[in-house]
Order: sequence, then structure tokens, then C-alpha cells
Amino acid sequence: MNEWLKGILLKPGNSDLALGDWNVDGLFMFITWLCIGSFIFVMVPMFWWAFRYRRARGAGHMAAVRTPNHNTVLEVTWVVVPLLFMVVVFFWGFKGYMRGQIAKGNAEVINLEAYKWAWEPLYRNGASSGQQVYMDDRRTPGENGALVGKRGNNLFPVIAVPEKTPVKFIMKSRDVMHSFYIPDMRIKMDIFPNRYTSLTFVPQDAGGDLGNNDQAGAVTVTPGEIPGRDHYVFCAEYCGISHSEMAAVMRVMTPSNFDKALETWGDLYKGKNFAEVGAIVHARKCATCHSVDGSKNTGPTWKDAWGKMTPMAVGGSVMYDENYTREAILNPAARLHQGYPNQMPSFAGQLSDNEILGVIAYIRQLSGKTTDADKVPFPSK
Ligand code: HEC
Ligand SMILES: [Cu+2]
Repeated sequence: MNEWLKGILLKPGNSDLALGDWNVDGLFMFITWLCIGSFIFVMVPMFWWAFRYRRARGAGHMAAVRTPNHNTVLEVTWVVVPLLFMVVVFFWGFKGYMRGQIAKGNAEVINLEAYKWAWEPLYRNGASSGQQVYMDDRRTPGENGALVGKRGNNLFPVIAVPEKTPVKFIMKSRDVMHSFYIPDMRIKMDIFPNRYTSLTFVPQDAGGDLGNNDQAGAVTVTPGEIPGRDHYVFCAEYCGISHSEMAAVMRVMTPSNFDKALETWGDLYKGKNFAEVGAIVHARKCATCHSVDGSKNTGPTWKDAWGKMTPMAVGGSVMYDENYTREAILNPAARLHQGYPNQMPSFAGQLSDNEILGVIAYIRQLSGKTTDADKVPFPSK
């Protein structure tokens, strides 16, 4: 009965917090049964008494009868008994909370920055997420090998974690409050500007041996695909208009694949030219707002944009060239594209001059105006 109800209410858990003693799932089910029990305990007598003491047919008006208004034994009982249940819930929950706070042994420390509207992990070797995926990708290869069918609109970063190894996330926000939420890991922690929060858990299922967890059908568009099992990550704190698109994919990898991912992601631009680096920058930092296929998003598309006169919000127009692009990246509010909100964060200090040249090369390429300079190998750092 318990397993049956649990199967309806919860996805299979995939971390030590879901599976261990004092686990989140156990407490969740305890509270669920407590609610069901108290519901029955209150509702059944209530309906029974309402029926039992109903006014008899044809009885007419009755004089009110004085009823007892005080019963010490009863009152102490209904205060103390629920209190005892609450004390159990408190210590059970507190124990679970501490398990999510105190890292076990040699935890893999991962820094995580949240911002409107994306996630950026930072690993021990300086690598960030090197993969972006579409969630719920239902495309299959059609003619010419091109993918056809339905998929989501947005790209989401992959956050890699090693299986069966304690991981510790140290989190901060670049702007407003967010919340790191992975339903099937049973973790959720708020993230603040000007303050760190942390949480720790042991991911369990890189081999997929713990049941149904292939939730996000992921397709990689950036180099270095490393396999693992994917789990949804959501922001659980309303943080502005694109809050609902602030998601990521947590990929649980075998420890050796995890090391491989860090190595590849630590040197993403190796062997790439400027336009290719621009495509990587786009996938990692700009794809949530700028499409490359002509579709309108929070920001204007980059397809066929280069070299055109671009209408400005204040009237008039500006040539879409190197200087306009650079200014739009470093100081987006300076000249707004007509019909678009002032929603772009400044990337000053976050993109190197060469990366900006990469973006310029990429936008040129998307407009069919590639120059030789765009094919120059990108200097490794
Ligand atoms: C949160 C959404 C968002 C993100 C992320 C974002 N942009 Fe923008 N961007 C916009 C919006 C909205 C505009 C139009 C308003 C404006 O001109 O600032 C814009 C305008 C631009 C323009 C001017 C284009 C035009 O048609 O006028 C460029 C160039 C640009 N962004 C580059 C980038 C690059 C490069 C990145 C990633 C490093 C990026 N943007 C990330 C929202 C975003
Ligand atoms: Cu958020």
C-alpha cells in the first residue's frame, strides 16, 4: 500500500537523500499518511454525528440545549497528541536537512552560479558546462540524416556530477533570488545574491540501474558529448519573465566519464576557429534569448542580421557591424533594438575580446558573410 501510493506521488529517487535512512521519501510518506489518518479521524465522526443528531422529520423548532463548553482531558489530548507527531516530523526533517548540509568524506566541490535565466557550474579545473541540450527531444534522423520532429525551443546547460560520489554545490546568484531544485534527487536550496548557500548529496544512478530516470531526452549541440543519465533541474523561485525557462540537465556520469568531461570542457576552444568559438559562446550564454534560425525570442535573431540597417527603439537605425555588436554585448542598454525590451544583461568582464570577435564571426557566418578572419584558429589561452 505504501509503495503503491509512493509510486503515484513520487518519481523514483536518485540520491542518498531519497534512499538512505531518515530519507526525504520516508518523511514525505509519513506526513502523507498522517494527513490521510487525521482526515479520516476528523471527517468520519463529523459526518456520522451530523447524521446521528440530525433533526427528526416533523420535529419543528427545538429549544437550544445547553452543551458542555469545556473538557480539560479532551483539550490536553488534542494539543499533546498532534504535538508529539509534530516533534517526530521536526527531528526527522532536521536530520534529513543536516544530511543535505554536511558533506560526506571527500566531496567533489562544484561552484554554481545562478543568473537570469541560466545556470553556470564551475568545476575544480576551471571548466564550466561544455554541453547544451534540448530537453524532451523527440526528433529522429530523417532524410539526409537531418533531425525531424518535435523538440523544445531552448538549449539548457548540462551540469555533470560523478555517480556514487558525494558532491557539494556551493551556490550564489549574480542577480536576484533563485532556487536549485532537482526533484528526483530530492534537493532544493535557495540561492541569493551576496551570500553563499550549499548542499550536498550522493547521486546514485549513472548506470541507470535504479529504474526509470531518463527524463530529459538530450541532444548535444556543443562538442564533447559525454554520456550519463539525465535529470531535470529547475529554478524553484520566481525570478522574472523567463523563470519557467530557467532549467538545466543534471547528468550523472561514471567517475571516469566525469573526469573526461572536465578535461574536455576545460579546453573547449581547442582547435576551433573564431566562428566556431562564437557558436560555442552562443550555445552557452546567448541561446536562451537569441535564436539562430530566424525565430523571434526574448532578443532578436542572429540569422541574416549582419550588415543590415537595424531599427532602434529611439527611432532611426544603426548599421549592424562590429562596433554595434560589441556595444550591444558590453553595454546593451546604450542602443535598444526597436520592439525589444531592455532585458539583456551586460557581458562586460565575462567575455574576452577574442570571444567577442568569435561572436561577431559567428553572426557574420549566420548571414552568409563569412570573411577569412573568421576562419583563423582561435588562440588557446
Ligand atoms: C536575457 C536575454 C538575453 C541574453 C542572455 C543575451 N541577449 Fe543579446 N539581446 C537581448 C535583447 C532583449 C536584445 C534587444 C534589446 C537590445 O538591443 O539590448 C539584445 C540585443 C543584442 C544585440 C544587438 C542585436 C540587434 O539585433 O539589435 C547583440 C549583438 C546581442 N544582443 C548579443 C548578445 C550576445 C553575444 C549574448 C551572449 C553572450 C547575448 N546577446 C545574450 C537579450 C539577451
Ligand atoms: Cu531563477
